[in-house]
Amino acid sequence: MHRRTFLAGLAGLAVAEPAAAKMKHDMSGMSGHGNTIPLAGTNPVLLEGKPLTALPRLANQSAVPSLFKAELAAEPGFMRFAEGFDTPVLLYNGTNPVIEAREGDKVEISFKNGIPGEPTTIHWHGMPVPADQDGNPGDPVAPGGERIYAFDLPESSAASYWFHPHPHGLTAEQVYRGLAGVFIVKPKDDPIPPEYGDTILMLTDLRIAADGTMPESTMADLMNGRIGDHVLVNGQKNPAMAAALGEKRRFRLYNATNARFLRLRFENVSMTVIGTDGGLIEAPVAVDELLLTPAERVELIVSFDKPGAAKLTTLDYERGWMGPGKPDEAGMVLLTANVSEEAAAAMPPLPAKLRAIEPLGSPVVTRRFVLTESMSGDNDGTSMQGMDHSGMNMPSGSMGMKFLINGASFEMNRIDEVSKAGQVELWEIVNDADMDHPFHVHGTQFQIVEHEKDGKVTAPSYRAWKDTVNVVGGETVRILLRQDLPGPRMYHCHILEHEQLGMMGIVDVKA
Ligand SMILES: [Cu+2]
Repeated sequence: MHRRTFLAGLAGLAVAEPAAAKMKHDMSGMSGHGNTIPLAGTNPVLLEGKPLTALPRLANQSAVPSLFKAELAAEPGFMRFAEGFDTPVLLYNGTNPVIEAREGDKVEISFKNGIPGEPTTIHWHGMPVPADQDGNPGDPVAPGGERIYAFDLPESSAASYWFHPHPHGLTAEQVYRGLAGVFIVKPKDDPIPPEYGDTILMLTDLRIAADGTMPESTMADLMNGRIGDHVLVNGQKNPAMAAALGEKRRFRLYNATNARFLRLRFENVSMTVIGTDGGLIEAPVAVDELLLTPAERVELIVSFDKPGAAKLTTLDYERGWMGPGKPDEAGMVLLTANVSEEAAAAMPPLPAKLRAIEPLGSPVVTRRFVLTESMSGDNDGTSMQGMDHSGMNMPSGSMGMKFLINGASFEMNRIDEVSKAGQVELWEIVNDADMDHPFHVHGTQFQIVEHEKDGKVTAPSYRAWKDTVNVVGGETVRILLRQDLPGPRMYHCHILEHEQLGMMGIVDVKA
């Protein structure tokens, strides 16, 4: 660890706002034209309490059974988060539609990059897709370029996946500017009663300036990951929904933020976990609260057992904040359900068994990944220019800040590990740093064996498929995993700014 130098470097970050963004703020205050521009320093008031809207679906253009075929384009657009402001964003097809397919389907997505001047990719987060279809940083689609992403959805792959850009050096920015979508793979036989519905709650993080635009990231954002001012659900601030007393609902929660740790509580309801990143768990587990770290998903059954307001709120979580400006994360209301006095029609019970998850078995290889943070001493104050507007020079240039795996910063042309398809491996992820780092592996789902901190070993209380696991500062997490498809796969911290500043590696899976 290099905590001392790391924090010393932060002393210079008190004025963390990039000059360009600061100027924009000041100017918007001075110009003050009409009633749409508030005073400098006051941010737009977001529309709140509107009915929760379902995200639109991407229509299947194929008439062939078991083929899902559609087009996606990443392009600039606008979102109206606050009255009077059209915030420039990046979106898939103008709306970030949900893709819903079924186990056994073939998927064929024709993709067009409509982002001016920037390469991009689509990474299918958590999905068992071939390496050359997975939107790796090494396979960029040039601005104006097109390609087809094609893959099969195997049996037993039903889960709450998502998709987002993964271009080298631009992932963090393209995601906070809006690019992310939900990809649900439905099972052939769903054990969850259809009466519960299937409601997606996609959680994103928005920072909006006085002029309605999204400010560029600051040095503090790069350090900690970018945290916004508002956590949105399906793009809405604290939307409202109605529920009848005793009603049960199925929710899929997505942490699609760049860096926000969401410790969540749902007041006045009973909450049961039924699924994780890689689909259903074996049996329902009742919980009072849950921690959803960046890129994680959870499936819940929520039972509205008390009349009145049932609010989904955030609790405080200590994830290791560097420098000034730690946001107050507790007490945000993300969603309000208004539960009627009138009882719902009787609903079928939740089955006691959901599915079987076979243990992965004994590993034949053990790998160790040590996560560290460092700040080199060669910062002369001028290298802030490394954070240019395109973000292209950001990964290695920003004030010498580095987020490392096994002492190395990500190199596109370096293979860090060589593995073999079909081989069960034990990965030991050691967080020798001050912050929590949510660790993600592409192309597969893994099983958590145990967490170890200060000599105390804890095994998870239930078996689950995961593609992202939070590794607390000072903690070691051991996971079992198997890659079934050959090719290069990324593993990285899913605080996207950390990924961008080097905390990523490549495992080449041989056939
Ligand atoms: Cu990290």
